[in-house]
Amino acid sequence: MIHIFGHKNPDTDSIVSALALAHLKQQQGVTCTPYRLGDVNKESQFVIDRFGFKAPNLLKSVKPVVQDLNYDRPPAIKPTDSILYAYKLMHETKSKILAITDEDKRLSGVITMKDIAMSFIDGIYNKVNTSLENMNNVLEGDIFNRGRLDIKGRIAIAAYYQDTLFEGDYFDEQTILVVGNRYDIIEYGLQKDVCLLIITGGKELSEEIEEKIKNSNVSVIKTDYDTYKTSQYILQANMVETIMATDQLIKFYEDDLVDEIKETLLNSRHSNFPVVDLHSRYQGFMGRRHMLKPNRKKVMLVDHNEYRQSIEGLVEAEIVEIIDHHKIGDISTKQPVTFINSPVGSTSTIIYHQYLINGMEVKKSMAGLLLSGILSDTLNLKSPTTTNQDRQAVCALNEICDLDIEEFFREMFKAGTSLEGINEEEIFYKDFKEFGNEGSMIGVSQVYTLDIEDVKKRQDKIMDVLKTAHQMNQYDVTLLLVTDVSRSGSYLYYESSLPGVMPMIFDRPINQGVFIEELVSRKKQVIPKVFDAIDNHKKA
Ligand SMILES: [Mn+2]
Repeated sequence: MIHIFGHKNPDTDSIVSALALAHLKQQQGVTCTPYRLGDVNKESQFVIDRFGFKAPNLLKSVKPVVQDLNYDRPPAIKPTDSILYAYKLMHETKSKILAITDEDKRLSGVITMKDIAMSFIDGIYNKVNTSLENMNNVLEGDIFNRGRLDIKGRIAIAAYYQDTLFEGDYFDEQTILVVGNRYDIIEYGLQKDVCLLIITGGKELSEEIEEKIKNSNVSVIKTDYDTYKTSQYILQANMVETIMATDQLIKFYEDDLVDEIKETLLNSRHSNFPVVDLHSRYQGFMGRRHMLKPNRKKVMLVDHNEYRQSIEGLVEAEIVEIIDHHKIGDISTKQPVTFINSPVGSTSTIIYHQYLINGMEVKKSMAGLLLSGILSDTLNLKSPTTTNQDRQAVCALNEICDLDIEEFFREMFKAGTSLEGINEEEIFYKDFKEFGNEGSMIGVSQVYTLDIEDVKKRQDKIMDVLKTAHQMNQYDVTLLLVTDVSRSGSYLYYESSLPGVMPMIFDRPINQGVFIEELVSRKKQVIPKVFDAIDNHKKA
């Protein structure tokens, strides 16, 4: 299973790219699922709804979890199964421990080879608690008469002389009576309504005694085993629930992080631990040895290639493919991977080309989705990042989905930029990204709006959020671009720890909220300039 996702704070290009690439790969027979690393923004939601898709699921981490371990999966047994059955199954499956589960497959307890051994050494020797079937199976016998089906009681072996037995009045309905072909004792057992009669030695019985047995309510098993062997085996018929461990079971859930359970595993004197799913259903057993080589989660990154923009635990995952249109970041891989990076306006453009290269048909809804990704990232092909490839892709895709592009973009943009019901913190972090370069760190937020007056009214509160972000993360420079698409420029808010850097970036004095014409692309018009200015500042 491959996890496909775009960057944190996903924008429409990231969501679209993950959905579209997953669809393409699935068509090629790759098992994969698209994910998102954060909330679906209003614009993406509009696009998803418009073209009839479902938002990908949220993914929080790709660190190895218990599910990624190749743990053992011996079959489970029922609480009512016999100890002998458990023993044989352990032998067959070369397992030293078995899980006991209820009818919903939930874990009830565990039983180990040691528990079995101890039950015969430490256990109560003459108590039986099992079913007629279990007892019959263990003794490889025949059920000659079916009376009680729950076999509970004490074992009595009729070794005494009959008068001694009668006088002692030993038998009652809780007696498991083991006897050979001694008719007097058998008859006495029937009279006393014992729980179970086990007739050993495999001898023929007289018609008369058989008749008496058939007319009674006493369960009777005939076995070829002699009395000695029968008494050896009888306790192995007990149900496993009579000896299973249920208290203070240490169990792990499939989604427990391997990092987090390490301690418990290393400090416990047990060597095998049951694994259950979220509904407490038994899955298998894991031990220390399974931790050595977890399966790395396989991932494909779209629309980003930097660790800090990506998911938690990415270093512990296996990157198998990257498709992006941003500058090459800090991600490194252990094996060669497919890395498609192209300086075009959107990742959606590159993925559209992947459909073409692979000879895959782009259906109408998918065309709409990809088109939205391109229009969103290139601001309707007006951003300076726009290339001919983006324009051509939009033309070709619109051949398929036949939209009024101007009208559609306006609708999408309006849905996406509405700041109604969003607080200042949400505005600032709506599309916030961190960038690093040679030890410098900057944070840049970009907000698009058609309602600049609303932003200006909330300017002070937004600045508070910006300052907090700046201080908490110790960025060199923190910026907020409020991009007014109708005027094709951005209002700039900032905090800088490097005096003199801001004017250096834009070649002019910079006041909070200054409008800079033609400034619409964070990636192309801001990030490189900021790093250049920081470089110059450091050299100076
Ligand atoms: Mn993008």
